[in-house]
Amino acid sequence: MKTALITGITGQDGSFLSEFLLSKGYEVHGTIRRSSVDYRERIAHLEGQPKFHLHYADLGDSMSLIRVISKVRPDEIYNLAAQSHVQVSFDSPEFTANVDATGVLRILEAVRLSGLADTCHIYQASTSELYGKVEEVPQNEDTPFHPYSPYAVAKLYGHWIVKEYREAYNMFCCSGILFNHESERRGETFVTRKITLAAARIAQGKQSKLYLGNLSSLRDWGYAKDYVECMWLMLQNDKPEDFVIATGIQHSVRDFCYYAFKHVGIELEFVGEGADEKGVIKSITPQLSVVNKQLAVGDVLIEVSADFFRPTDVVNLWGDPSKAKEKLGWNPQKTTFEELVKIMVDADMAKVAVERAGESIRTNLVEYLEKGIVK
Ligand code: NAP
Ligand code: G4F
Repeated sequence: MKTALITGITGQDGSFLSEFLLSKGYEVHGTIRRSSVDYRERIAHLEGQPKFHLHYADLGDSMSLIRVISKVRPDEIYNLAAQSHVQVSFDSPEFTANVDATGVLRILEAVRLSGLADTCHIYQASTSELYGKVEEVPQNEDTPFHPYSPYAVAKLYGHWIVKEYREAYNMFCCSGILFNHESERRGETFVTRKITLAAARIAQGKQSKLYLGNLSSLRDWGYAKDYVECMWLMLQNDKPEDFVIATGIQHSVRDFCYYAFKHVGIELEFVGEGADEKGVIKSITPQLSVVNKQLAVGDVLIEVSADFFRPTDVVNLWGDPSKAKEKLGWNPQKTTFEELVKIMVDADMAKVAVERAGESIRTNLVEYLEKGIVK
């Protein structure tokens, strides 16, 4: 039976990876951070299971990492912890560097100091953001890096220090160069989730407009649940190697909006250009018209806001997953783009419906209390 340690276990990928490893019989340990509000929604359903354990540690704190690694003595470490938001990295570049760059070094050194350098397999969460201002499309393992944000520059350090420790100390450490992967558990400020939540709220009358940045930005979006399997496959490989993990299919932010709104019953058309571009209702399904009578053809639902522009933006990410397909036997098309959008929109439609039901119960309760119907 193997023991794994996951940093960033409360995140999108950490939660899916935990489920995956538990299903394989692993003893799963994860690091969490102290905060004034315990927000562990994504792993709440796993807490209390006998093979699931949590420890306090922070990637900015070497001692906490040495303590947890030497105590758990994992066979595998998945370093998923990061300040993972590209736009936020422009506002907090030093913090991002401390966690996403030096934090990786701290993990590697903690493994050496714990005497695990010869046995522990380490996965580092690298990113397609390393390709940044891209020098070729699609991008593969040999494409030159050109990081284009403080986040990507920090992640490039993490990527290279892993390679260095692999070569200098013969450690089994490798990086997955993962392209964007999304899910119903994606943070709400990443563009896909922002869109699916807005589509659900607009359909149910809880929001009137969605403001976005660059609608023409292109991404290779996959399903996070499929991608965590590849992290595991990389650590079961005969030798430590880096892999591009992507679907091989590219879409724009505008496309994502089109499919998400279409799924709730709204067909959009985009008019205008650049900062003046707008997403307008072209048609509404009869079913949605019954549920939400406020919506009408011609309504503007999407506008561009400069607040979401980045000082430098990565606009053309498109991965070539051939190596992972051939060497790891991984299927990059397990969940299609349309299925991914559907999974996310369905989850957000349910979430908004539950919120509305809660509001309605609260309103009724207040009314009943005021009228003395309930005491
Ligand atoms: P996420 O949802 O933002 O989760 C990030 C995790 O890191 C959270 O558990 C967070 O803990 C933790 N964390 C942040 N700062 C930390 C610190 N100083 N010490 C310890 N833990 C810290 O990210 P994700 O989407 O799951 O991504 C997982 C990893 O893959 C990240 O490294 C990300 O950069 C990388 N990546 C993601 C994608 C993608 O498309 N999702 C693509 C390529 C690479 P809290 O909950 O306490 O904040
Ligand atoms: O959803 P995003 O914020 O993801 P981004 O920047 O690609 O980063 C994510 O994927 C990386 C892998 O390539 C990870 F390493 C990273 O940790 C993170 O998970 O933005 C996607 C695109 C960008 O070009 C952005 O400019 O969408 C564009 N966009 C347009 N409007 C927007 C918005 N992004 C956000 N977050 N919010 C908007 O309103």
